[in-house]
Amino acid sequence: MGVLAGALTPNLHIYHSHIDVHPPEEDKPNAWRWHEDGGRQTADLDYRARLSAKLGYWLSDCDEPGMGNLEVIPGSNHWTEFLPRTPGQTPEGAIQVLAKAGDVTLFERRIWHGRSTNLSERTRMVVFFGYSPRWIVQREFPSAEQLQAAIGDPLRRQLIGAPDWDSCHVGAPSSRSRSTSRPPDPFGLSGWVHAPSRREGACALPRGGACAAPKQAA
Ligand SMILES: O=C(O)CCC(=O)C(=O)O
Repeated sequence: MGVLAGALTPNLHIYHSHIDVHPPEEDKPNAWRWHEDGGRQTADLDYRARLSAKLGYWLSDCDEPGMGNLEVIPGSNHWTEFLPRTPGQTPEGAIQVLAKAGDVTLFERRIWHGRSTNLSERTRMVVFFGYSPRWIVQREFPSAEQLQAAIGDPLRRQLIGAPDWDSCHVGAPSSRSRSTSRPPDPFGLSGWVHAPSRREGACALPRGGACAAPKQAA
């Protein structure tokens, strides 16, 4: 959480999540799965901004190439151009991330990324959570069960976007100075920031913008 809060803002929530299950499959040499996250964000802004980052919790071993690995192009978060579409060709600089069950991976949305074809005999399973500043709308909303489970845990309520969580007021006239000068952080998430902050001119993610973190660091 500290790395995420440093890379984005303590004023964050989960905007999107998905469980990906990929059984063994035929080779698909022309499959083109490369993308950046955020849908139309880059097109609408006409600018590539670091608006979200995604954690992946690996539920199965994916520790050799060709097992449905997360693929990334290190450093592509700094590109100003889109990745040219070249089906059948691996983009220059692309790597397959090797992860063991229990590992956690992190990449920010501008990193061009995708998934390798799963040519192994094992089903690949990962749970992804995408985090963004809370002024970006969530794509899914907490269920009654999730809200109930988060009672008494304000930070969890912030992260899942509980509708009664009311310390944000981003953009509200009465809190303009607070919402523009420093992010609301009533639960001290900024105290978790343990990597150099982007506000100090450095990226909290290692050079290249993606990393695999030991599970206790997530
Ligand atoms: O399945 C993967 O490893 C890649 C996931 C992905 O592309 C995404 O979550 O946007």
